[in-house]
Amino acid sequence: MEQFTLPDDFFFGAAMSGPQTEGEWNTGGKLENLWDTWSQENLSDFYNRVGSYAGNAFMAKYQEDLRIMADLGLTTYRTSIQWSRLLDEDGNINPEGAAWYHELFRASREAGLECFVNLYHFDMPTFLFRRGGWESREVVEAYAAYAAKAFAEFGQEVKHWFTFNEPTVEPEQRFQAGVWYPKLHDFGRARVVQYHISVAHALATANFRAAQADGTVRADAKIGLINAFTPTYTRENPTPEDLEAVRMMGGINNRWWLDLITKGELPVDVLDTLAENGVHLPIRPGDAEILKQGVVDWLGCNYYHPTRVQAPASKVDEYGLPRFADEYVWPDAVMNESRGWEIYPEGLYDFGIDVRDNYPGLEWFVSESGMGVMDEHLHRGDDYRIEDPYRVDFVRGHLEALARAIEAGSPCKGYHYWGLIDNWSWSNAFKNRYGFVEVDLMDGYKRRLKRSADWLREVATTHVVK
Ligand code: BGP
Repeated sequence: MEQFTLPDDFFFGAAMSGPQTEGEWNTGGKLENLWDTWSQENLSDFYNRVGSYAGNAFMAKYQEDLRIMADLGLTTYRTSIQWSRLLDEDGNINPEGAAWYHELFRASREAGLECFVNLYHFDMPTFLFRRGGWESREVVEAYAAYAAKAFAEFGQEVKHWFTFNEPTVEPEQRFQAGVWYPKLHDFGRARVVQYHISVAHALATANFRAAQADGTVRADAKIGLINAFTPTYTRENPTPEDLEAVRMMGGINNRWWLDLITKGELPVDVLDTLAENGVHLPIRPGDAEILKQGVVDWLGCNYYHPTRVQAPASKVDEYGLPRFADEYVWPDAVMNESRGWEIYPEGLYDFGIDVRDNYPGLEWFVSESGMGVMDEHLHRGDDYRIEDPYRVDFVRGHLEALARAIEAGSPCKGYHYWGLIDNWSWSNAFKNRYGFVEVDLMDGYKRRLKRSADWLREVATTHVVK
């Protein structure tokens, strides 16, 4: 592969989240979130029975981790504040939780790293879930109040705020696909959750604007949304029904969020089709004005794999609920067998062109991209470091697609690798390792660079990709 370069002002960084790294799940006044509750109720749902408790020991090792990031030439990283750590059950600041995040932001500055701060990464506090979670408007209001508290507490320290990570995935995994606690299969309830998260996003964004206007939040701060965008493809020579499946799946996963953050609206064609199929959203009078406030400054795109769909064999699923698409298995797909996800860097180029053409002026960055691989400890070299050339190939391929999108005029500003330092992957726990840096569970969560880290350092410091 020929070498190529990325722009001088393009940033390289790392992506992570509070619940997957911090550990200390029940100390310092932290409340239970759904991961903690699920871990206690059914630990055998987690790979090797490793629950939410330890993360990757980030709270104990954050200084070392920040040093590693800086040493690899990164200039930015993203994590999330855990709602269940920052606030108590009355919605007041938990001083110990606030102190931890103040210290983290201070240490980040000292290490020369800009910390991007996300407010929600699938980590609903359990007591609020018991009050209805995202199905309840009261919880939507509680989230907006939490965001306001965070802006007030850290408004002078943080420049890059995000309301949500992957608001498409939470309804999908918890309410539709039955994968995450409470493991439901209900397409309609998933859409209610999706709608309420949209309202919550808009209310938080409005709170951010107000806090910035009165000087609580610094004038140079920006707010954004991070979603998992999956370019949606179908078979060659599609039927009109295949294209209809693309319209609805692309509409629910991608256009919904892109329209919300650029126009302050939800796509009418998607809402109409949902209603025609008996899926009614809990829209209240005045919601259209609220959603208008959901326009943000820029966007984070998490990209792991494309979505390939075709017309559904049946318009009703096995639970009697509407079904708009079946999966299309593309015969040429290259798979990451450990995770069962297709590797398709071209999807990033296609997403960049979609933004350029359909959402002109919207700046974006790759907020997650990464490859998780099983049994990496079997790939140790003579010096005990893990040999992972596949990770270099994966990232190089995605950066190459991105460089072409930028060249073609898409305003992509940077790339955050997901899981720079191996972390806890929800119910997969530590099964698939994403890191350029190993976390050795047999040796006190010790950090050790994998071979690929040498390549990353060169790319991040030179912007030349070989
Ligand atoms: C994204 C999430 C991350 C992360 C990543 C990898 O959807 O935002 O939290 O976990 O996917 O997925 P997994 O950990 O399931 O392998």
